[in-house]
Amino acid sequence: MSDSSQALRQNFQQAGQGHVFDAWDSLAERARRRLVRQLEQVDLAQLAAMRAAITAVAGPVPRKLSPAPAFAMADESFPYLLHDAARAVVPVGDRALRRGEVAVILVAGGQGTRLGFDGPKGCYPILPLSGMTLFEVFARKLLRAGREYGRTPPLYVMVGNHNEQATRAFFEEHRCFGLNPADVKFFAQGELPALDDNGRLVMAGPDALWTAPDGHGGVIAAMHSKGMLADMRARGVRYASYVQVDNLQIPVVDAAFLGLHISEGAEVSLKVVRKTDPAEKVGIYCLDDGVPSIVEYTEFTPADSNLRGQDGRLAFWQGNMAVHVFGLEFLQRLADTSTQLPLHAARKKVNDAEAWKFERFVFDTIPLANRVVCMEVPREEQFLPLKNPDGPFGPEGVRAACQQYWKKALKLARPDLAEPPVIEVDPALCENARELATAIQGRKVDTSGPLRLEPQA
Ligand code: UD2
Repeated sequence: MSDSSQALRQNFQQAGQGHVFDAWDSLAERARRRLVRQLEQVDLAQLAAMRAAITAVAGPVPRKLSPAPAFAMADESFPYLLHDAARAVVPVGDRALRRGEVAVILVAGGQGTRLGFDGPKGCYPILPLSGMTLFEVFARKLLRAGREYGRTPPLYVMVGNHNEQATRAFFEEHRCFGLNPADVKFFAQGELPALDDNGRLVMAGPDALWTAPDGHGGVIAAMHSKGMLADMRARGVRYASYVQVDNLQIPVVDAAFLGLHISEGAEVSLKVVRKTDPAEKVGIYCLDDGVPSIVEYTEFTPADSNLRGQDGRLAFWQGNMAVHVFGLEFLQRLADTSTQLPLHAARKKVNDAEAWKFERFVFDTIPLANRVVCMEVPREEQFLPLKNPDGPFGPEGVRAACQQYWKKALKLARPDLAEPPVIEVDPALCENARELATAIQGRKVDTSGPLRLEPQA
């Protein structure tokens, strides 16, 4: 054993993890090198945080929660109106977009286990007529932004080791869906090991630790270590619009949201949807001991979940959509100070046995920000995540909700037309009902069969 491998072994032994070298004597030279390379990546100092995360699952501490301020919608009925202040600052967001100060981070590094789709989730064909995939939907939203603002925001796609090759190949095969390849960057997020019930690192085999993606909260460390923050800075980007690949209906950039973020001097902003069912399983934006935070529904007491304000509505209503704007300076500060977001533990099947998996969550950046802005958006317009094989967040549920929305939008835009049997709106044409009205004004539209609305050449 070389001196450096010997030192590594000692470190693991001292940390109570000597078993990872159990098979060493029987391993071939290549396998040994592979194991050493992997173990060198493990931050043993993190074991204590992992154990603490497990303890936190067993006995969550009581929290002092209170509702947080938000820019709630001015009109909650279709076709909806955002808060007056949000509408007033659209020109501010507009200007940032025209100046090329906005980038898009698309996170697509998850394993998509719940959906049960073989391949990156972004390759899932979701639109009803064209069969357009989620990745193409997002690319076409960017093309539209490029048309609208004269600058196409650069796209940073976070992938995992398990799907990086497939994702890159998919974009290459489709020539980046019309985006400039120089403006599309891929970066792989980090991985974290798992612990068994005795606090021992789980092995995937004699020469490998079992690891999994480190959660969407891995995005900051990965952007930093893979040079993406530097790339943004070099391009003059100041704001990053963060969206998740599973949310079909989310705009990639939103001038009102950006406008609020900028004019309010926020470091992190988030979009929320109104929770109307106290039992809905969603993280809630609120004040945790006075600090803006997302608190998981599991950590709410039934009394808090059911608490109502004077208006009779839920006091804790701000459902997290996992949609953000980040100031680049804020991300850089977190990276420069090596700020680690907290670990969250979950019991999952690992190698046919139960073990503890760990993830970081992107919304744990919120308590670290000096100023946070929260804006409410319409659920049916902007929140349709594809998560499961069936149910409302399965492909059929998502497509049905999408149909319902665009049929209403078409009726609003063109009351003169009959309802088509199926409607598909190209994301490069528009992203919501109000925009649809402008986009197809005066256009000849045939609704006697399936209708696909695209930009006109
Ligand atoms: C998340 C939020 C939930 C709600 C919901 C909205 C958590 C714990 N909860 O639920 O409050 O806002 O999203 O859709 O986050 N991803 C990665 N790398 C990873 C893990 C996930 O890139 O290591 C990506 C994944 O590709 C997907 C997104 O993050 O685009 C969401 O991940 P998820 O499906 O695990 O999040 P979920 O449904 O638990």
